Amino acid sequence: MRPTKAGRALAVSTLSVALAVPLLGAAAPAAPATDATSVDAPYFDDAYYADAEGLTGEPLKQALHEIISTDVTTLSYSEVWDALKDADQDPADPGSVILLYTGESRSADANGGNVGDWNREHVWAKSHGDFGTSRGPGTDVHHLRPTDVQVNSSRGNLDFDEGGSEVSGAPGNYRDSDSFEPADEFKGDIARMLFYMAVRWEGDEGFADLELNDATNNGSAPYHGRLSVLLEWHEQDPVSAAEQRRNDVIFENYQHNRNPFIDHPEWVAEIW
Ligand SMILES: [Ca+2]
Ligand SMILES: [Ca+2]
Repeated sequence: MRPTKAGRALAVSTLSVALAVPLLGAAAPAAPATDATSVDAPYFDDAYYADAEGLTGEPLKQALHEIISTDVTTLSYSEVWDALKDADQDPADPGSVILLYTGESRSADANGGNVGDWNREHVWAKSHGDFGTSRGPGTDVHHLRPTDVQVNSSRGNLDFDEGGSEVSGAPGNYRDSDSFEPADEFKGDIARMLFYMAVRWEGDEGFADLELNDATNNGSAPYHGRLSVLLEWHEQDPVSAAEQRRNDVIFENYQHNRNPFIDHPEWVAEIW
């Protein structure tokens, strides 16, 4: 059963109030002892996932697909810049963003295509399903991250796996001819972004059905690997406060959908 429109509206309005709390908190130091302002308390209501309750396997995947594909706002590729400046803002320096793979904090204004800039990394390589950068998977902020231009180029469209030589300018990241291994602190983030993409994009809305497999060299097929390694990375590198925060920001301010595998990490094993 789908929640009623009123139910959804109530959930969203509750979220709006919750998100307002940190702003009010600055002017109200005598806030209650509950950690309502903590970034590691995700601001979502279980009503959002009501239709997935009690499901497992393919029915769970289908229910989550419906939930995260309903009432979604798609962004233009140029709108993605501002969304990333918000979702990946450095909590210690609001004028900067945290870069994927290196963890470096870099000026939010240094976005572009030149050496020293950051750009929009498609964690699900956009050639895998050939979805480009029109509104859709190519502009879905749940798998887009600010990344150093040269490191982005090193990753290219490689599948993810372990091994290789360390990437220049990105300590702890490795690559070889058919795969890229991100630094440990990003391994789980990448796995969860790819899990989201496989569920969000099911062959509708004019795009390919994106799915995970255990291969490398997927090329332009709508697959991404390697699933067995991503499942290990999901366990090794659990959900962080930064992932929860960006999930909230994307939900509240931009796309109005969530990454279920950040909210419910246990669902990964229920599906794969
Ligand atoms: Ca992580
Ligand atoms: Ca899919």
